[in-house]
Amino acid sequence: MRHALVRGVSPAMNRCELTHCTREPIDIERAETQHRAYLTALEESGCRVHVLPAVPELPDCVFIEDTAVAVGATAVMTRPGAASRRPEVDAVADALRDCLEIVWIVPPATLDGGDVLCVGRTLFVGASGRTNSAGVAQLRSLVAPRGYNVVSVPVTGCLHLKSAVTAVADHVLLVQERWVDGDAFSGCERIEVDPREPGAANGLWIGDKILFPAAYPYTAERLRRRGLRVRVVDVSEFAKAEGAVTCCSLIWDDSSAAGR
Ligand code: CIR
Repeated sequence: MRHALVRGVSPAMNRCELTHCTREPIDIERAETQHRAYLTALEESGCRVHVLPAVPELPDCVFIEDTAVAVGATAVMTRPGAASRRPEVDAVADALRDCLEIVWIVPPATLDGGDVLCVGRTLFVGASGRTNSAGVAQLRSLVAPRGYNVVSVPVTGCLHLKSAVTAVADHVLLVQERWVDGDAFSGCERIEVDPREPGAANGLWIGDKILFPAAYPYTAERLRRRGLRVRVVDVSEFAKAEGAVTCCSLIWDDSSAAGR
């Protein structure tokens, strides 16, 4: 069974962290409607969806991906690079505890889940404004005994590694080469985003399809031409908060957690 943990939209999302985007008003009601449609898309992609309530004091809590990294039967609880987001983590650990073994990133390390891209047994980790070298080192020592290796990848011009590159099929990556050097991902096929859509590298590959933002039809067409199935979701309000489709869920499989 595949599981997705999601968290509701904070009524304070207009006070979210912003790094590369200019602040624009977020319509909270519309964000909630988009969030419900996203949950439906997760369910229809075969996930059992678990919902944590939003916390009004935590503007970015919907972006649950940043709080943990599921690695096989283990959840690595992060220490987000933005101090305002650190109080998000404890409730996520409590929600995961029954399903996954919990381990922690601790100070002075910082790590955002949006910086971790898993391809097979390799975790590519963005050296971004949110994830520091101690975060990369701690992640490496936590996952090495579990059979995973960690490769640090420089990221410039965007928030997270997964703003610049995501997996859209087994060893197939969707890449924005302006923000990350595609040569870092040896052994993977690369599809470049359409040049008219610089922010289009974030897709969520689940099972046989990719959840993909409605804002990027040209890149969606590239994915379809490559023979991949795309399900479009409108995440316009989350994009104003510098989020996209991977960041609104934490996904893990029972099979990888079995036998722990
Ligand atoms: C932040 O800056 O932390 C949030 N406003 C957006 C986080 C998006 N997270 C992600 O893409 N993994």
